[in-house]
Amino acid sequence: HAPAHSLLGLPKAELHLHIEGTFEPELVFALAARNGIELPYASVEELRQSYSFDGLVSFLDLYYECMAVLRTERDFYELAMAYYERASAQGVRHAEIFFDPQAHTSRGVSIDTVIDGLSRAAADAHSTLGITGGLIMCFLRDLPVSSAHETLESVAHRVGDLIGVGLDSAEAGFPPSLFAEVYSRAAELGLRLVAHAGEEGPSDYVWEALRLLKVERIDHGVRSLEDSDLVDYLRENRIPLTVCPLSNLRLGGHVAFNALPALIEAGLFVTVNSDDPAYFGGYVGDNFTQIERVFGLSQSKLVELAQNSVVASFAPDSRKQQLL
Ligand code: ES4
Ligand code: ZN
Repeated sequence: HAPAHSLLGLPKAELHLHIEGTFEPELVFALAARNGIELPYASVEELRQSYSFDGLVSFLDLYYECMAVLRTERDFYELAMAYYERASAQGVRHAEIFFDPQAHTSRGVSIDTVIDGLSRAAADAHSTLGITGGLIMCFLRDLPVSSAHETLESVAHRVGDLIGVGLDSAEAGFPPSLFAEVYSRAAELGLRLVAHAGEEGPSDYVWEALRLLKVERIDHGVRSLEDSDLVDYLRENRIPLTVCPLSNLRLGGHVAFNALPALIEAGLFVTVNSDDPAYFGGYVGDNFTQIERVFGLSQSKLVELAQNSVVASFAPDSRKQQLL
């Protein structure tokens, strides 16, 4: 049984990471102070103590509250650099990071401020840490579809700064089908396509994401296990699932957490990711450490999961070869 620290050394790609979900309480307080914003928490400790959730929506309330202190290009840059440094220490060599522009533009922060700060961090992470990757712009599915269309058109002139688009936020009641036209336009702009589906929403949403949005990967997808035809389809078509074990544990409890070994057992193309590491108790290496400890996965299975993340990434083949 190899020691846990060797898991951190495995080269990994992070494919499911919300940059706003890497906002550690210390940095929330520091940026609030710099921007002259008063937080409804007395201290870093008090904020951290509120990190106990009874589902996705209760988490999202806090997630949106904290990110509201992000205002300037420098704020987004510092948020992302802090992530890249932690991720690098846990073996992340390639990171395709999600961001939620509508959660910032709705507060009066321009989308260029957000993309400028995040892109500058990605460029610096490449030159100083050797991390490759880029940005996946997510639409908030619980906002009107018209807002997603407007958001996409507002970046049409700089799609070169993005890898692709995703779909996130509160899932139940907001099916992928609503966003079929938005996704077809994103594809026309040359963007890669992913979507959260089957996290809290039903397995039908996974089918919709595949058939109507034409996504290349499913983010989460743990509820796919409820439909054996879907499980067969995912296996036969080698559709990657970006599973986030600690997120599932914190938001869905042990039933959701136990999906991971079941998905692996079913022969699916599983990757392990951290989702919102500041909120869910760990970065991607911590997710590997926990699943090794709790599920007793073999070293060869853990190596395979890390390699899956590289294969399922949107990195060029030459980069994948370097990391495998
Ligand atoms: C998210 Cl865990 C999760 N699910 C859906 N949307 C999200 N945004 C940030 N974290
Ligand atoms: Zn997510």
